[in-house]
Amino acid sequence: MERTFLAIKPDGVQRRLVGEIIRRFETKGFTLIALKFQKVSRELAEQHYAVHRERPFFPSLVEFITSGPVVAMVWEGDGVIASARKIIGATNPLNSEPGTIRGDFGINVGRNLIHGSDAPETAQYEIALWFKDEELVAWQPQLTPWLHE
Ligand code: YYY
Ligand code: MG
Repeated sequence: MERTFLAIKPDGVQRRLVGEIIRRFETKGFTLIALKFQKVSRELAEQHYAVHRERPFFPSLVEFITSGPVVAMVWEGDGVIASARKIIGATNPLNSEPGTIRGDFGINVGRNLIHGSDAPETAQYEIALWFKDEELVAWQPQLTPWLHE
């Protein structure tokens, strides 16, 4: 079963959008596998965004993501990586469709509320970076027969 890494960024936490954001993945039918509330060290931030190291926005991105606590999560389900990206919306909230998280709640690319893995390889890397194996909780959702034929 596919898994993805999602993190509600410091702006989502500060703006009291944690419940609203989690609700969207929960009601869609995806399964929560791991969740923690934590401050992000500079080292973790730099590893998480390593692919962007040479980009001009990298310093401000690291500054922002380390500026307050985040909600780090792993979600599971068929097609969850691509579906979560759709639920999240385009990187720049001004281009995100209404109905997406960024489209509904954001106006600035540097305050776009939530991170989501963009491919199976990045999901695997990010889950391993943020969570220990024993923090991933495998369980049998009783709702499965009502979500899958
Ligand atoms: O995966 P996603 O978060 O949608 O965008 P990325 O292209 O991976 O960039 C990561 C992060 O960097 C983005 O969420 C905001 C920030 N950023 C920025 O501040 N300015 C840009 N021009 C592009 C990205
Ligand atoms: Mg990305």
